Amino acid sequence: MRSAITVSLVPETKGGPFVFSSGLADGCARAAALGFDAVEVFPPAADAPELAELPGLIERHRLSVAAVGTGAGWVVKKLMLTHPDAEVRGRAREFIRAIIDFAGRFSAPAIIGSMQGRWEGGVTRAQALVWLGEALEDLGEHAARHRVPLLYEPLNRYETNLFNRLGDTVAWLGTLRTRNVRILADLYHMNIEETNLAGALIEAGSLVGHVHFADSNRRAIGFGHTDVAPIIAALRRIGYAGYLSAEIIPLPDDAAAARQTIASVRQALG
Ligand code: LER
Ligand code: MN
Repeated sequence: MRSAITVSLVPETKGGPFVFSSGLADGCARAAALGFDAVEVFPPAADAPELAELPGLIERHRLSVAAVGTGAGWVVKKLMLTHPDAEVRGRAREFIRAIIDFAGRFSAPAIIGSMQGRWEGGVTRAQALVWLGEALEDLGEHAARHRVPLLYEPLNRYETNLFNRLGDTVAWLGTLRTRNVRILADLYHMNIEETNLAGALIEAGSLVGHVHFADSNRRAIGFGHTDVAPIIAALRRIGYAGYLSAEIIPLPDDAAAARQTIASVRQALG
């Protein structure tokens, strides 16, 4: 398993679960100085001018790109894959497709988290799942062209009413034709929704494609009350070899959260 830390380029996410938010150059330099293997980038869009710096920065700092988030499509543009308006759903899909293409240049997967949306108003759950399923079929196969999976993230009940638990997500992904969608297991959401975090990871098995390494209170691992040892044991048991990526609130400040994260990763992996 390898370490990663989040860098947000979206001003609207200040105060949210992203460690570094003072620019890509700053985030990459600080990630590398602390010994992280990779950065997980949260851009405003695939064509954001700042992203042009990413190839040079990761080469200079010998970093990898762990994943690229698509959530700005929701946060900034209010797009979602289950929106009642077909035109908005279409724009959501194209926003994500462009990020898949950008991330693919770095052999990195894109993440669908908040862009999944929710069922509400006149939209039934069944209808929302048809739309979400169509989008994942299309975007999952699109990601396969870059030889990377597409990451789909169950979120806690306050952020979506589609899928909150890994087990339900596994069952539903099994009904799709694409085999290129993997689950992003965010330990913060899991702390709210799962009965047993290690058990849920074992149940999801080889479908676990990425991990958001966050404590119970969404702070750095070690700053809350999640017992990390059984989680690491479960990830080892399922043969997980991906990232432990810190998508956490930068408290007490970004530097301390980042230091605590790399220390906790090293301790956890022994
Ligand atoms: C995205 O990875 C996530 O976990 C959501 O809670 C959006 O912040
Ligand atoms: Mn997450």
